[in-house]
Amino acid sequence: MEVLSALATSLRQGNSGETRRNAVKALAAGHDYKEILEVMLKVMEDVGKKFKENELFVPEVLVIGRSFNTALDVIAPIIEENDESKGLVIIGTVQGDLHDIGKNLVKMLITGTGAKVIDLGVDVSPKMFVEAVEKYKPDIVAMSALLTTTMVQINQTIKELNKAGLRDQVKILIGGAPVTKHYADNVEADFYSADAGSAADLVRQIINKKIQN
Ligand code: B1M
Repeated sequence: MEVLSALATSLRQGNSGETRRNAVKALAAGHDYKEILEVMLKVMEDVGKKFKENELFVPEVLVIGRSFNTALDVIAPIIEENDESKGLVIIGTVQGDLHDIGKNLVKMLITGTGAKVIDLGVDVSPKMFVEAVEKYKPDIVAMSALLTTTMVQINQTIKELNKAGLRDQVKILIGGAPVTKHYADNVEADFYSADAGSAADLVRQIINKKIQN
């Protein structure tokens, strides 16, 4: 158990080198990848909560997220072998928009729920979202917009998904500084979230089918 609590501590501290080493040690000590992931996800759940409540801030969360990824890299091959997927999320910043700090935070905390996340990056056109839905068949499409001028691309993407007959196959989660619940309702997105912590909470609930919309 000692190595697992050392892993939790180094992850909480955002110490990437130590977190990576602890993940390697945990595997070497014979811990199942599920035990290791459970410890990591518990830390991330707490981080998400603290971030939502303004007890942790952007730089700390980015550093912890990086540490999470180093440990994830260690256990990823084993997770993939066992392939017990906890949902698939496609995420991107909409067309014309290059802001990705918030989107990356959302991605990290969603990854922390155990879902697989495919990141399409920034400046993602409606066509690219549609193609990604066709190719990967995700449970959730997550769109981020930071400019009032690019928010409309959320609507455009939903229209294109509708046209392609794919709209009902995915849940749509949207967010970003200018985006509101009112806007989400207007464009008929399924879910809106104001911050990365609540976005991760929503994903956890959607995947576990605890909420519809
Ligand atoms: Co720009 N920018 N920027 N910018 N920039 C803003 C957004 C702006 C508010 C600044 C201002 O004028 N006060 C303003 C937008 C005004 C508006 O339209 N309402 C603005 C502008 C105008 C521009 C340019 C047009 C400037 C210019 O060139 N004249 C230009 C546009 C470029 C483009 O995208 N085409 C531009 C460029 C840039 C930089 C490249 C310099 C840089 C981006 C770097 C990067 O992202 N890699 C940048 C930055 C850094 C900002 C500010 C300063 C910070 C944004 C940020 O990262 N915040 C921003 C001003 C501000 O917000 N104070 C500003 C931290 C981040 C953690 O928060 O992204 O809001 P945020 O994410 C939050 C929530 O919104 C939410 O969760 C996150 C964490 O809790 N969230 C989601 C985000 N996505 C979500 C998705 C979800 C759920 C929740 O579900 C899927």
